[in-house]
Amino acid sequence: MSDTRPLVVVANRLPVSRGEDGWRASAGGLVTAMRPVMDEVGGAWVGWSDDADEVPRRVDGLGCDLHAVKLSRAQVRGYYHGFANRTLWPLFHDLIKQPVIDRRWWTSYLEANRAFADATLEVLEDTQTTPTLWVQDYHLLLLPQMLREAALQAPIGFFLHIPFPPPELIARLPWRDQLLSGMLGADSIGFHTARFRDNFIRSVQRVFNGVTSLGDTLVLPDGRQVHAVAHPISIDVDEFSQLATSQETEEELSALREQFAGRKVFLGVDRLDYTKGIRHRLQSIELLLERDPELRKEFAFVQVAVPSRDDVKEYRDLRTEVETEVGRINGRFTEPGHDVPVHYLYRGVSRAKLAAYYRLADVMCVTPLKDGMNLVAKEFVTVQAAGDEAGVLMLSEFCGTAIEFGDDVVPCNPFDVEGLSYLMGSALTLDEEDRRARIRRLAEVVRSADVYRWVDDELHAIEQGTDGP
Ligand code: ADQ
Repeated sequence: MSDTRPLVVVANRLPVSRGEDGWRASAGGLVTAMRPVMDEVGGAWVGWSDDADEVPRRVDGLGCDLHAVKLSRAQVRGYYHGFANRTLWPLFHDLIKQPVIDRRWWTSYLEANRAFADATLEVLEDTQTTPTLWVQDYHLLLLPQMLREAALQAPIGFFLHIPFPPPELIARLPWRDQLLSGMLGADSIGFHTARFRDNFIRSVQRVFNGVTSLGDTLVLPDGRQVHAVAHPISIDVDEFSQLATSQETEEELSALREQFAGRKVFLGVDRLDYTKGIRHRLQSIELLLERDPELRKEFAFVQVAVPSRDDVKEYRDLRTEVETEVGRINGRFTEPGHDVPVHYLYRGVSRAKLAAYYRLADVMCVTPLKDGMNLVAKEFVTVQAAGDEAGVLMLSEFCGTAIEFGDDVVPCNPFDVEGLSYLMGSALTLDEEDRRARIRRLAEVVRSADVYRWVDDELHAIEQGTDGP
């Protein structure tokens, strides 16, 4: 990337939250990854905030200016809860739920993208050097084109954090032309995997006449070139490796080891989202325990579920379904005088506690029905390897991470509830040294392409209009 060009990131949310002692930087992966780049080149972050009028220009630990986008409550309902989370999210995740098509939400989505464009253009007015613009995710599909129409000199990049579905699904959207044109305003469009990128290229060619493609490059009818690239996102490997053996993690871990002594621990860590396959996973556990009474006393399944989007009906329904399932399994299989088999935590947990759970797990269940990448899987193998553990990773074939991880995981089809229950049983029989070696190899895969590499590849592609270094 250019070493002088500042960077303007535009994302749905600003990377800050307000706590008891004021505003502070949030701990998300994207923020961590951007920090060194922002410290080096400077820049700004544009995002929506509920408290737009109160967001400070700067917070400690973030080397960029903050610019809050203000949206009305009705816009947030239509743009965010509606179009982004009830239309695009289910459609882009292969219709795991039926997308809701509502023209009023579309209008709010247009208005909100326009508000992000206006805020970004204001930032540019105050910037001396032409920056690189980097737009994030499905909330802002229209933004690259809106920015391009402002005739800026700045290179524009876009990255999609969720899957891009096959052309026949995109074709169902009444606003498919506008959404694809919106994305095509970028110079470089990044996806997690080559398959998502190819779905995008085929969708563009299905919807528009006269677009040619050569490798990763699309040539539009007016001759402009757009690069569609595959750059898998990752984690800060050093941060997670250090966390794995920190004193706080060790303390949490010894408490957990005591609590779960003598039991095999299966673990799930997810946002409470219907794409993550939590219900299917619980049903597999129920089958496993039904089949194997001996296992009941020496088994625990811990599901840590972070509350997510509870303003959206499908998510509230999912919570009820998951909690009913957990209650049924515990009701059926808890032995008098023994602990329950399923431990369900509906909350976010601290980094140290998360790392302690990762280290504790004998079998980690990452079984989404569809997932763009899935960082939990990468965090798990990194923390396990740093702690010299020998857990098993069961990994859905429907997440981006599966493409990088190959044969060292136990691959699974999460829709096959019965098959999954047998795989869970057999995961316990793998030889310990084999398991440890697999974890080490998987951690190497993550280390060889960490989140800093992802940022570099993305920025390089945006700057050069080429596919990475
Ligand atoms: P998500 O759907 O949120 O991300 P994921 O990539 O797994 O999924 O990231 C979840 C993050 O939340 C992880 O860093 C994890 O540590 C954290 N987390 C989960 N449960 C937690 C808990 N109970 N307490 C604390 N932290 C918890 C979207 C896409 C993914 C894509 C990412 C990044 O859906 O496919 O990998 O963006 O592009």
